[in-house]
Amino acid sequence: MNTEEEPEVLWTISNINMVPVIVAAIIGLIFIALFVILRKRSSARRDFLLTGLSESGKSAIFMRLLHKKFPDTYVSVKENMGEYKSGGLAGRIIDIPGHYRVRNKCFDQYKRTAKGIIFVVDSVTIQKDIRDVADALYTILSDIATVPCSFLVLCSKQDLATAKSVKVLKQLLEKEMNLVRGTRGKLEVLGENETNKATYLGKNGKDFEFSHLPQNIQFYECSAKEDQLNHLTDWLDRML
Ligand SMILES: Nc1nc2c(ncn2[C@@H]2O[C@H](COP(=O)(O)OP(=O)(O)O)[C@@H](O)[C@H]2O)c(=O)[nH]1
Ligand SMILES: [Mg+2]
Repeated sequence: MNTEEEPEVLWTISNINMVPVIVAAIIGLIFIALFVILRKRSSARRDFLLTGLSESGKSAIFMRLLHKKFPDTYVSVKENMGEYKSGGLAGRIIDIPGHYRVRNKCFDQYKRTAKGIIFVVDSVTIQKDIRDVADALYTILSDIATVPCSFLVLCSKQDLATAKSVKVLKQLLEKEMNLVRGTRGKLEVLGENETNKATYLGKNGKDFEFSHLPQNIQFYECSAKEDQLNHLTDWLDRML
Protein backbone atom coordinates (compact mmCIF):
# COMPACT_ATOMS: atom_id res chain seq x y z
CA MET A 1 0.00 0.00 0.00
CA ASN A 2 2.80 2.42 0.98
CA THR A 3 4.67 1.87 -2.24
CA GLU A 4 1.58 2.93 -4.18
CA GLU A 5 1.10 6.26 -2.25
CA GLU A 6 4.69 7.52 -2.43
CA PRO A 7 4.82 8.62 -6.09
CA GLU A 8 1.58 10.60 -5.58
CA VAL A 9 3.06 12.55 -2.60
CA LEU A 10 6.19 13.40 -4.59
CA TRP A 11 4.08 14.52 -7.52
CA THR A 12 2.09 16.92 -5.23
CA ILE A 13 5.21 18.57 -3.74
CA SER A 14 6.84 19.12 -7.11
CA ASN A 15 3.66 20.75 -8.36
CA ILE A 16 3.39 23.32 -5.53
CA ASN A 17 3.95 26.83 -6.87
CA MET A 18 7.09 27.95 -5.02
CA VAL A 19 6.82 31.66 -5.92
CA PRO A 20 4.40 32.68 -3.11
CA VAL A 21 6.43 30.63 -0.62
CA ILE A 22 9.65 32.41 -1.57
CA VAL A 23 7.92 35.82 -1.51
CA ALA A 24 6.50 35.08 1.96
CA ALA A 25 9.95 34.00 3.18
CA ILE A 26 11.57 37.18 1.83
CA ILE A 27 8.88 39.38 3.44
CA GLY A 28 9.39 37.50 6.70
CA LEU A 29 13.15 38.11 6.56
CA ILE A 30 12.65 41.81 5.81
CA PHE A 31 10.36 42.12 8.87
CA ILE A 32 12.89 40.36 11.09
CA ALA A 33 15.70 42.61 9.81
CA LEU A 34 13.58 45.75 10.39
CA PHE A 35 12.69 44.58 13.88
CA VAL A 36 16.36 44.01 14.75
CA ILE A 37 17.40 47.41 13.32
CA LEU A 38 14.62 49.26 15.15
CA ARG A 39 15.41 47.53 18.42
CA LYS A 40 19.06 48.47 18.07
CA ARG A 41 18.09 52.05 17.31
CA SER A 42 15.80 52.38 20.31
CA SER A 43 18.34 50.83 22.63
CA ALA A 44 20.87 53.35 21.27
CA ARG A 45 18.73 56.06 22.88
CA ARG A 46 20.14 56.42 26.34
CA ASP A 47 20.79 60.15 26.76
CA PHE A 48 18.81 62.64 28.81
CA LEU A 49 18.96 66.19 27.54
CA LEU A 50 18.61 69.20 29.82
CA THR A 51 17.31 72.00 27.70
CA GLY A 52 15.42 75.30 27.98
CA LEU A 53 16.15 79.02 27.78
CA SER A 54 19.34 80.60 29.14
CA GLU A 55 19.26 81.23 32.90
CA SER A 56 16.39 78.80 33.46
CA GLY A 57 18.54 76.77 35.87
CA LYS A 58 19.75 73.85 33.74
CA SER A 59 23.38 73.93 34.85
CA ALA A 60 22.36 74.28 38.51
CA ILE A 61 20.21 71.15 38.13
CA PHE A 62 23.05 69.37 36.33
CA MET A 63 25.59 70.27 39.06
CA ARG A 64 23.22 69.38 41.89
CA LEU A 65 22.22 66.09 40.31
CA LEU A 66 25.68 64.86 39.36
CA HIS A 67 28.07 66.75 41.63
CA LYS A 68 25.86 67.41 44.68
CA LYS A 69 26.54 71.13 44.71
CA PHE A 70 24.84 74.38 43.81
CA PRO A 71 27.10 76.65 41.77
CA ASP A 72 26.99 80.42 42.26
CA THR A 73 27.68 81.10 38.63
CA TYR A 74 28.19 78.58 35.93
CA VAL A 75 28.60 79.93 32.43
CA SER A 76 28.20 77.19 29.87
CA VAL A 77 29.25 77.85 26.32
CA LYS A 78 29.68 74.17 25.58
CA GLU A 79 27.50 71.28 26.69
CA ASN A 80 28.19 69.67 30.08
CA MET A 81 28.05 65.92 30.14
CA GLY A 82 27.95 63.42 32.96
CA GLU A 83 26.79 59.97 33.99
CA TYR A 84 23.73 59.62 36.23
CA LYS A 85 23.84 56.31 38.09
CA SER A 86 21.09 54.63 40.03
CA GLY A 87 20.57 51.03 41.13
CA GLY A 88 23.33 49.66 38.94
CA LEU A 89 21.95 51.45 35.86
CA ALA A 90 23.28 54.57 34.22
CA GLY A 91 22.29 57.21 31.68
CA ARG A 92 24.14 60.14 30.21
CA ILE A 93 22.91 63.62 31.13
CA ILE A 94 23.71 66.41 28.68
CA ASP A 95 23.26 70.02 29.74
CA ILE A 96 22.61 71.89 26.48
CA PRO A 97 23.74 75.55 26.53
CA GLY A 98 20.72 77.86 26.46
CA HIS A 99 21.94 80.53 24.06
CA TYR A 100 19.74 80.45 20.96
CA ARG A 101 22.36 79.62 18.30
CA VAL A 102 24.39 77.10 20.26
CA ARG A 103 21.20 75.54 21.65
CA ASN A 104 19.78 74.41 18.32
CA LYS A 105 23.09 73.14 16.98
CA CYS A 106 23.89 71.25 20.15
CA PHE A 107 20.34 69.89 20.44
CA ASP A 108 20.49 68.56 16.86
CA GLN A 109 23.69 66.76 17.74
CA TYR A 110 22.08 64.73 20.54
CA LYS A 111 18.38 64.48 19.67
CA ARG A 112 18.70 61.10 17.96
CA THR A 113 20.31 59.46 20.97
CA ALA A 114 17.92 61.07 23.46
CA LYS A 115 15.65 58.84 25.48
CA GLY A 116 14.29 61.64 27.60
CA ILE A 117 14.16 65.42 27.34
CA ILE A 118 14.08 67.60 30.43
CA PHE A 119 12.80 71.03 29.51
CA VAL A 120 13.62 73.50 32.29
CA VAL A 121 11.39 76.55 32.77
CA ASP A 122 12.21 79.43 35.12
CA SER A 123 9.08 79.58 37.30
CA VAL A 124 9.81 83.19 38.31
CA THR A 125 10.22 84.80 34.89
CA ILE A 126 7.76 82.60 32.99
CA GLN A 127 5.22 85.36 32.34
CA LYS A 128 7.82 87.70 30.88
CA ASP A 129 9.46 84.97 28.81
CA ILE A 130 6.35 83.03 27.85
CA ARG A 131 6.66 83.56 24.07
CA ASP A 132 10.32 82.45 23.96
CA VAL A 133 9.66 79.46 26.22
CA ALA A 134 6.64 78.30 24.20
CA ASP A 135 8.56 78.83 20.97
CA ALA A 136 11.52 76.75 22.14
CA LEU A 137 9.27 73.98 23.45
CA TYR A 138 7.20 73.95 20.27
CA THR A 139 10.35 73.57 18.15
CA ILE A 140 11.52 70.59 20.19
CA LEU A 141 8.14 68.85 20.37
CA SER A 142 7.45 69.25 16.66
CA ASP A 143 10.82 67.75 15.74
CA ILE A 144 10.19 64.26 14.39
CA ALA A 145 13.39 63.00 16.07
CA THR A 146 11.90 63.59 19.53
CA VAL A 147 8.68 61.60 19.02
CA PRO A 148 10.11 58.48 20.76
CA CYS A 149 11.31 60.59 23.74
CA SER A 150 9.64 61.03 27.11
CA PHE A 151 9.38 64.65 28.23
CA LEU A 152 9.70 66.25 31.61
CA VAL A 153 8.91 69.93 32.01
CA LEU A 154 10.69 71.06 35.17
CA CYS A 155 9.44 74.25 36.81
CA SER A 156 12.65 75.45 38.47
CA LYS A 157 13.51 77.85 41.34
CA GLN A 158 10.51 76.90 43.48
CA ASP A 159 12.40 78.13 46.58
CA LEU A 160 11.68 81.72 45.48
CA ALA A 161 8.46 83.32 46.76
CA THR A 162 7.44 84.64 43.34
CA ALA A 163 7.72 81.26 41.61
CA LYS A 164 4.59 80.20 39.71
CA SER A 165 3.16 76.79 40.51
CA VAL A 166 3.26 73.89 38.07
CA LYS A 167 -0.51 74.24 37.49
CA VAL A 168 -0.30 77.92 36.52
CA LEU A 169 2.78 77.30 34.41
CA LYS A 170 1.14 74.50 32.45
CA GLN A 171 -1.95 76.64 31.76
CA LEU A 172 0.18 79.59 30.63
CA LEU A 173 2.18 77.32 28.34
CA GLU A 174 -0.84 75.63 26.78
CA LYS A 175 -2.36 79.02 25.98
CA GLU A 176 0.85 80.29 24.43
CA MET A 177 1.57 77.07 22.52
CA ASN A 178 -1.83 77.56 20.91
CA LEU A 179 -0.71 81.00 19.64
CA VAL A 180 2.68 79.69 18.48
CA ARG A 181 0.93 76.92 16.57
CA GLY A 182 -1.30 79.48 14.85
CA THR A 183 1.70 81.58 13.76
CA ARG A 184 3.68 78.59 12.53
CA GLY A 185 0.68 77.33 10.58
CA LYS A 186 0.50 80.67 8.75
CA LEU A 187 4.24 80.58 7.97
CA GLU A 188 3.77 77.18 6.36
CA VAL A 189 0.96 78.47 4.18
CA LEU A 190 3.17 81.38 3.14
CA GLY A 191 5.66 78.85 1.80
CA GLU A 192 8.36 78.18 4.35
CA ASN A 193 11.01 75.90 2.92
CA GLU A 194 10.48 72.19 3.46
CA THR A 195 13.25 71.66 6.00
CA ASN A 196 11.84 74.25 8.38
CA LYS A 197 8.30 73.01 8.02
CA ALA A 198 6.94 72.34 11.47
CA THR A 199 4.73 69.38 12.23
CA TYR A 200 1.26 70.39 13.40
CA LEU A 201 1.11 69.77 17.13
CA GLY A 202 -2.07 68.59 18.77
CA LYS A 203 -5.58 68.10 17.42
CA ASN A 204 -6.86 70.02 14.43
CA GLY A 205 -9.63 72.44 15.31
CA LYS A 206 -9.05 72.10 19.06
CA ASP A 207 -7.15 74.33 21.49
CA PHE A 208 -3.64 73.10 22.18
CA GLU A 209 -3.33 70.62 25.05
CA PHE A 210 -0.23 68.68 26.07
CA SER A 211 -2.39 65.58 26.50
CA HIS A 212 -3.08 65.57 22.73
CA LEU A 213 0.59 64.95 21.88
CA PRO A 214 2.06 61.51 21.15
CA GLN A 215 4.93 62.09 23.56
CA ASN A 216 4.50 61.34 27.24
CA ILE A 217 4.90 64.73 28.99
CA GLN A 218 5.09 65.16 32.75
CA PHE A 219 5.21 68.46 34.66
CA TYR A 220 6.96 68.85 38.01
CA GLU A 221 8.34 71.54 40.31
CA CYS A 222 11.94 71.58 41.55
CA SER A 223 14.60 73.65 43.27
CA ALA A 224 18.27 72.97 42.61
CA LYS A 225 19.16 75.46 45.32
CA GLU A 226 17.26 73.60 48.04
CA ASP A 227 18.12 70.19 46.61
CA GLN A 228 14.53 69.39 45.75
CA LEU A 229 15.06 67.24 42.71
CA ASN A 230 13.22 64.11 43.80
CA HIS A 231 10.64 64.31 40.98
CA LEU A 232 13.51 64.46 38.51
CA THR A 233 15.39 61.53 40.06
CA ASP A 234 12.19 59.44 40.26
CA TRP A 235 11.48 60.16 36.61
CA LEU A 236 15.07 59.29 35.61
CA ASP A 237 15.04 56.09 37.68
CA ARG A 238 11.87 54.93 35.90
CA MET A 239 13.51 55.46 32.54
CA LEU A 240 16.97 53.96 33.04
N1 LIG B 1 16.83 80.66 43.82
C1 LIG B 1 17.27 79.81 42.90
N2 LIG B 1 18.10 80.21 41.93
C2 LIG B 1 18.52 79.31 41.02
C3 LIG B 1 18.10 77.97 41.06
N3 LIG B 1 18.66 77.32 40.02
C4 LIG B 1 19.43 78.23 39.37
N4 LIG B 1 19.34 79.43 39.97
C5 LIG B 1 20.02 80.68 39.55
O1 LIG B 1 19.58 81.02 38.24
C6 LIG B 1 20.67 81.51 37.44
C7 LIG B 1 20.81 80.68 36.20
O2 LIG B 1 21.15 79.34 36.54
P1 LIG B 1 21.92 78.37 35.55
O3 LIG B 1 21.90 77.02 36.16
O4 LIG B 1 23.24 78.91 35.20
O5 LIG B 1 20.97 78.45 34.28
P2 LIG B 1 21.20 77.87 32.79
O6 LIG B 1 21.59 79.03 31.94
O7 LIG B 1 19.86 77.36 32.40
O8 LIG B 1 22.24 76.80 32.85
C8 LIG B 1 21.90 81.46 38.36
O9 LIG B 1 22.09 82.74 38.89
C9 LIG B 1 21.52 80.46 39.44
O10 LIG B 1 22.16 80.75 40.65
C10 LIG B 1 17.21 77.55 42.12
O11 LIG B 1 16.79 76.40 42.26
N5 LIG B 1 16.82 78.52 43.00
MG1 LIG C 1 24.00 76.65 31.73
